[in-house]
Amino acid sequence: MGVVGAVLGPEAEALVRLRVAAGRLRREVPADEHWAFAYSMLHRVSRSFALVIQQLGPDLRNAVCVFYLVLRALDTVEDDTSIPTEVKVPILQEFHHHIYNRDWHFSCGTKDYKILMDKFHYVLTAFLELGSGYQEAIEEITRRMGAGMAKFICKEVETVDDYDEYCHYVAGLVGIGLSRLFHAAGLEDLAPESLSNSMGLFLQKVNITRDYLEDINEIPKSRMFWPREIWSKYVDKLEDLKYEENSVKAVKCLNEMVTNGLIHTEDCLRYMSALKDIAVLRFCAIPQVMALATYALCYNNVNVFRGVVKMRRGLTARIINETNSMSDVYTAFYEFSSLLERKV
Ligand code: D9A
Repeated sequence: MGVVGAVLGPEAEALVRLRVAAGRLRREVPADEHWAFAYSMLHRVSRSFALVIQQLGPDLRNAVCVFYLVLRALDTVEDDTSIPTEVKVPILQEFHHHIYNRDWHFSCGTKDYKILMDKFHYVLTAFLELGSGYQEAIEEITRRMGAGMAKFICKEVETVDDYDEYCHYVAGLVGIGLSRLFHAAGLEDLAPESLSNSMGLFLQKVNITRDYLEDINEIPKSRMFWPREIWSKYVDKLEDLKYEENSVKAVKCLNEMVTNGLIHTEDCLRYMSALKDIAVLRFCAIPQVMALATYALCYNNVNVFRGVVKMRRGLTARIINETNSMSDVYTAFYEFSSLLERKV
């Protein structure tokens, strides 16, 4: 432990180390304008994730950066409630063609996402510089995801099967696409789609569970991703879970959501244990460990219905610094599973 750690504790030390790493990266701006835009955009929209991407080798890192931004753009179209359905659906379905057209452009979204959409030609310029193996993987995933999102524009998440299907489109396909990028980079064997899918489902189900209140309070229209098959056992309307008089039912429902998500952890461990490249392992494992830690924090926690339940930044920093091998992953999974078990 360094001086900071000795004086202020391990979380403060981890935060300082991360701050230093982030500052170093921000000063290393790529020479080309489009790559500079891509990496600065990545930093703006996903603080900690941007740091982990940066540790991949240059080739794979560029492909993942572009993949991430293309997916974010697709998300921005899906999320923008001011776009009429008849305009939105064809954009989602055709998106995989648009990425080959440097002049394609569609303004929507707000804040950082509006900037991403307005300057999307930079992302497309970067995409067109990638190797064809990377381009084809990104194209195929964009095609399948756009079609899936279009399908769910007019369809609600009713059953647990719908829930898995929706999460497959928006997250499982990301896992499948990344596995193809790792393979195209010559770093990994091609993982089975079912295991790659589980990597995404686990992360996405944690987001959906944790973000209940934010999604239900969305203006102009609340967004509902919790499957009716689960919440209808406890309340008549999903929004009823946020009212104080339903606290007991709400927490029971929440616990069922967490239990449903935990199904995927075994596949996730199997996926990660097959990885050979240490940078790829870290890149995959850090979000997984954070997701399990978030589930442990949310379980039996009524605050999910009162505000945002967030991990301490220091704990996040420790996970980033201390996840360096498969053995670290097992240790972390064991630790957070034990915490969960105590709460059960
Ligand atoms: C990921 Cl290219 C995501 N999603 C994440 C981040 O991790 C996955 C979006 C685009 C890409 C990758 C991810 C990372 C490594 C391996 C993966 C993988 O599969 C093999 O995806 C499955 O959340 C978004 C989806 C879940 C929809 C896929 C991690 C991330 N973390 C946020 C923190 C947070 O709370 O959202 O983005 C961040 O660092 O800001």
